[in-house]
Amino acid sequence: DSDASIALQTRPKTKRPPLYKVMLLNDDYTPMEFVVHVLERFFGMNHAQAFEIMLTVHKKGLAVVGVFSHEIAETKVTQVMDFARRHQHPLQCTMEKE
Ligand code: NFA
Repeated sequence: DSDASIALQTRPKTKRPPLYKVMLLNDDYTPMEFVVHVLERFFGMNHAQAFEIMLTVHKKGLAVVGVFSHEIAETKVTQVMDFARRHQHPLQCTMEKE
């Protein structure tokens, strides 16, 4: 009985939690410097990194700005969306399972 159930479990069952990509979306109105500030403030980037990613979003329409557990990703999205709304910018931040 215990042999039969063990025989079916060939792989170790330790599966990691799913990860989520957090993305910023381009728009025509949010100032570039505001996006740079968001990337520094909420994603721990230095100014050069933040400027580079901001330009990628601006040119390509979106970019992944980080990969996190579900809870952390949700927190980042909420923080960015609240911050953008408070400053009356239409910047959008979304998450997607990797
Ligand atoms: N496209 C915006 C502009 O030209 C800048 C921007 C970049 C907005 C990245 C949103 C995300 N002001």
